[in-house]
Amino acid sequence: MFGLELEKLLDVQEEYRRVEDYQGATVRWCSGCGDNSILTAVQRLLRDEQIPPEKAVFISGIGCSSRFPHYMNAYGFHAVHGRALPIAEGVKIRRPDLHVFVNMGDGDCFSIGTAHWIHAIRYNMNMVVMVHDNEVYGLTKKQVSPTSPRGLRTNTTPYGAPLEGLNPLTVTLGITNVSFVANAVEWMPDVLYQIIRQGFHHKGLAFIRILQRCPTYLPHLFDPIIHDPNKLLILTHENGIQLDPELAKIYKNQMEHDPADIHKARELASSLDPVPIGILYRNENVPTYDELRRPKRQVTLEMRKAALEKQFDKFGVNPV
Ligand SMILES: Cc1ncc(C[n+]2csc(CCOP(=O)(O)OP(=O)(O)O)c2C)c(N)n1
Repeated sequence: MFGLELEKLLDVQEEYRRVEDYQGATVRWCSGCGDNSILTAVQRLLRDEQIPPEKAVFISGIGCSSRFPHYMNAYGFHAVHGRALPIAEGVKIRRPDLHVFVNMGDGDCFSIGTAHWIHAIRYNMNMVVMVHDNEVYGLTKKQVSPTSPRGLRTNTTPYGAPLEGLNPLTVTLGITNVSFVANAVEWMPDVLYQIIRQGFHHKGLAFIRILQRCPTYLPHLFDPIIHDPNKLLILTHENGIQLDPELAKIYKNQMEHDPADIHKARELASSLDPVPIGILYRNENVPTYDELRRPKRQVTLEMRKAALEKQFDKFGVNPV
């Protein structure tokens, strides 16, 4: 009996899963919060890929965006502020069969979690990392974040943020072993979906920075780039994303960009106006830590049993 696979024991029937089957607890984000759009894109992805909920795990830090795992019907770990990535790495190394997704805020990833962000990029483990970048600390009610633009008035910078905001794209593209970097905006759901899907199919760590509206604390922050579509530069490519013909009529500022070109990716990433949207860089040949560390030797059940027996024998009272 114990030799049978659990699935066979339970006689599980394959069934088609709908978007609703991936929905978790009732969403408590503010209405109009861009996190809702990211959640929808991810639920759509799991539906389209027909991923069994028990084969996906969502790991987050602390923040509004980090409530993400609660809203998915899958495994989840709402962790500690800034520590989502090392937890995700631990999960991936022990359970390579799981699809690992990480959701963090900009404060979570680029402030308290900076060291983990840098090393996670270098380790390049197979996972999709989404940073919900609203350029402010949302959960703790409007403090300055590393990506807040210079001059932004927040509760911790009442006279305006004194420094230029950090550019997460150029930083990430400068880290050894970087293998996938994309930039998205949550108010273009089709493009967002395409980017997350490409990230999901990428071998290695897919780093996706998503500009995300916070309607409560910074309701007008992204107005300039929302109201003027030419302030976005849409990067299209056969190995990247394609623009729907109707969207292409609105977003006329487009450019063919081959994500294999890291130098061009770095140049595009440093542009703040227009904001590049799409897949900046992609390289499947970068080693992934989880594969490098995977045991070369296949450990069979018999080998495990023999090893256990040997250990037990040490404590056995053997009259012979
Ligand atoms: C160690 C630690 N320091 C500080 C906090 C307080 N704190 C909770 S969430 C947060 C920042 C949230 O901002 P962000 O990561 O950008 O996510 P958002 O809420 O905007 O989605 C902070 C400072 C904490 N929970 N733990």
